[in-house]
Amino acid sequence: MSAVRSVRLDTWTVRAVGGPYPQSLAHVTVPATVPGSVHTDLMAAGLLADPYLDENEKQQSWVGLTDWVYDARFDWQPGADRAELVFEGLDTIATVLVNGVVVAQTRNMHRRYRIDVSAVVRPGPNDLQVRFAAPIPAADLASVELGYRPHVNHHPYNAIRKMACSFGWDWGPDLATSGMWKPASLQTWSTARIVTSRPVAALEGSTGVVDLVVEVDRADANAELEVLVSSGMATATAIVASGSSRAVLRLEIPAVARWWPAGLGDQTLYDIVVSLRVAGDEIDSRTHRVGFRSVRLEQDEDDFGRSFRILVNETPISVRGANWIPDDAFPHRVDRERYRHRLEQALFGRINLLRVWGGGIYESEDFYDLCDEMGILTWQDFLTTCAAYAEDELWSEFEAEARDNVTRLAPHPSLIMLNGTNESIWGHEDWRWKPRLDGRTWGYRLYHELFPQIVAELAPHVLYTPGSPFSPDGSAHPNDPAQGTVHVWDVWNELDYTAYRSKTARFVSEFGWQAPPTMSTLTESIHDRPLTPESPGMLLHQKALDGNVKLIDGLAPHLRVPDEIGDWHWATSLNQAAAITVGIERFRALPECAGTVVWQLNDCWPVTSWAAVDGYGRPKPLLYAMRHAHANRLLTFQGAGELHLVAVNDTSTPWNETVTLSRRRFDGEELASAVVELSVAAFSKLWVPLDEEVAVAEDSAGEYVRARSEEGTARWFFAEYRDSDLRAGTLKTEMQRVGDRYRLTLRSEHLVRDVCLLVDQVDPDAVASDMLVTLDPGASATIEFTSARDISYEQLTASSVLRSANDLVDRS
Ligand code: BMA
Repeated sequence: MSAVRSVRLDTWTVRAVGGPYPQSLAHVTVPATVPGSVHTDLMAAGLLADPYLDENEKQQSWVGLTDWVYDARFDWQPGADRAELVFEGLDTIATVLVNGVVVAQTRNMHRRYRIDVSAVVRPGPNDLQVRFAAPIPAADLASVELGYRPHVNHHPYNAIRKMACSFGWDWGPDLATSGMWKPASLQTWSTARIVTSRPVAALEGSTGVVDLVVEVDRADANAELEVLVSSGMATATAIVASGSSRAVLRLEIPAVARWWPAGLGDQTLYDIVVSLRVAGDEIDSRTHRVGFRSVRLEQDEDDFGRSFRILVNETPISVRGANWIPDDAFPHRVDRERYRHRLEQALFGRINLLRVWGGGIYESEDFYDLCDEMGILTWQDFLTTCAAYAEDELWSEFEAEARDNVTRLAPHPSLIMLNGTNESIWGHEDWRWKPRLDGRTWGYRLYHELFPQIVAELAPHVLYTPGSPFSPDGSAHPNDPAQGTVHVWDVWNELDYTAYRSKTARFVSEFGWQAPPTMSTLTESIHDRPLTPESPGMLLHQKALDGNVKLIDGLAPHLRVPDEIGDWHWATSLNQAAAITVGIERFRALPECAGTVVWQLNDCWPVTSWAAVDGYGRPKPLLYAMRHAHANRLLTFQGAGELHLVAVNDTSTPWNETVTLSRRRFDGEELASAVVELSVAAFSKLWVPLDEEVAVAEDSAGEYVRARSEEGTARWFFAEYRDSDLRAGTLKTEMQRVGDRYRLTLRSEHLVRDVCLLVDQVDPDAVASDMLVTLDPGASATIEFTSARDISYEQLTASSVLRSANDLVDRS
């Protein structure tokens, strides 16, 4: 009797064996990493240029048209009852051979495979080979075998179970790769092993109850097995009688501390150890880290339609979220530290929920562990997006991947929502699919039958919604603003961002506005001479339909369209921040709206996109705009026509305060003032109408309304930036440096809007403490950062580095 022994298989080679690969690769064998991909292996060998640079992506389509073979060797000695190969991620259409014998054929990147090779291994060295069929032709072939079904973008990503965005997306490169993107290992064991161990943590009063289902595989059908579960504070045991393969246990931990989202309490986590034993000896084990929290979705009929409100521990959560995409087009490169950094950036943006979008991956343990620790709520889409799916033919794959991933992710207390599909229900309704499908299946039963059944069985403590967007009343339009979730995309695609001000919603799970990456990311990845918004590299790194035209059409109403690249970059970056500020503040102010999830937090490569953090991990001004607009207690001016001050209190205590309101000139003169005694209950919003004296301008180009409180300042401008009397050159600055800490003090006698220190232009690693700082006349502010570099005052205050809206507006 021996414990499960696991040996990582991480020494591999890869070679091209079929397809249009270059002559220079014929008979070339390259060292390969597992986890890895052919792209990254070829790059490491100096045989492929970095696809993220310039127009390289365009030259590399052959990689996805090529068949690849990975080879490895492993040692095996008799002794254990079973030998199994475990592949945690095979991307995608793969044939596995041991000593020349086919042992498995796989076709799903999103599930784990365990292959019994006991009958084919031999003592000593064994040959292991994994052959990957070229993904693009495989998807093309599958799409005609399954029958045409609508999808967005160019390749039929919906025909095979491979990450949809690896075929290209409206922010992602078309770099369909192959490889083992998660670890591979050889496991040997005797008697029995744990197949799955599934804890469901719940609260009964103050007692933490963990219901655990443990399933075992047996090499010995008769052995009597014991399962022991322990949390340190409580233990439970169960016998798995001979012939049986399942144990059900309950652990009761008295007086547990709850797990809370960040800002509402601590993130207490409990370790649970599961041990499988035979005659007292441990032969296998698992550990879980669970948290005790309740979650409930309230969808009640009310004056506005039907609510969509998430309650955690019976506390209503005002969701201030962002959508999450794979952080790299080659996801295996995202290690725990990178996840941590990105999630810290999310917290900096005061984000309390991340939605893992359905065109990427079921996120990693690292991602979910860190969200548990940091108190970031998570919502995971099942991996279907913007397409019709051949549900019958792919049913078994969907079922296997859903079971696998729900089992893996459900123990994480941060996971509160599983969602059937991204936009496919909407697409079926609105994107002219019905005539194209001509009666073919499109995925309905996945979203309404398969996925909800699996969630009910394996993760009853996690919410389920069939789609995003989705309306619970079947007869309603899926993107009905009176119920369920909505995606607000017409604002970016067709309208102006001021259109957010007339939108309503119960919960906005997507809305976004584009801007280029930071300047340092842009110039590190694109070397066009001249670099212009339409130079070749820039065009390739803009994937959205008519993206550049929409950027300009969305800019022109607010700021003149600059020709110089630095001004263009700053103006479009500012415009993105301004647009999303208007959107977030509008939706947060709406009494009936319980959540905003901005599209999108991150990028997977350097690209012009809707992201707040660019593809090299640098924050755009948008991240700072989100931080401001996501304040726990927010003052904002709202209302077309009649101006209101709105106070949003997303804290558990009442907000009572005297707020000073004034109408002022840009040179500081106060024209009218008023005082508001604010009293806003916990977790609620208050609309205060304003007197005309304060709310109506005499000279709209040179006046604004200001509301000041202990919690922050809100400002309302009567005119667009471009029509305002904003003056350039009034900023007085002073730089202080102590060691590697820099501090820039700003002062102005005249109003300066949206000061940004674009510090990445003097040190690509430096991060400013704040951006989009507006200085009232006579006021001062400081911006800090650290840098190992020697930066002069002149460099820091150069007109391309220290920017404000004023310098795009003032033409004098
Ligand atoms: C929605 C998303 C993504 C897309 C984004 C921007 O459709 O779900 O598919 O990238 O809008 O267009």
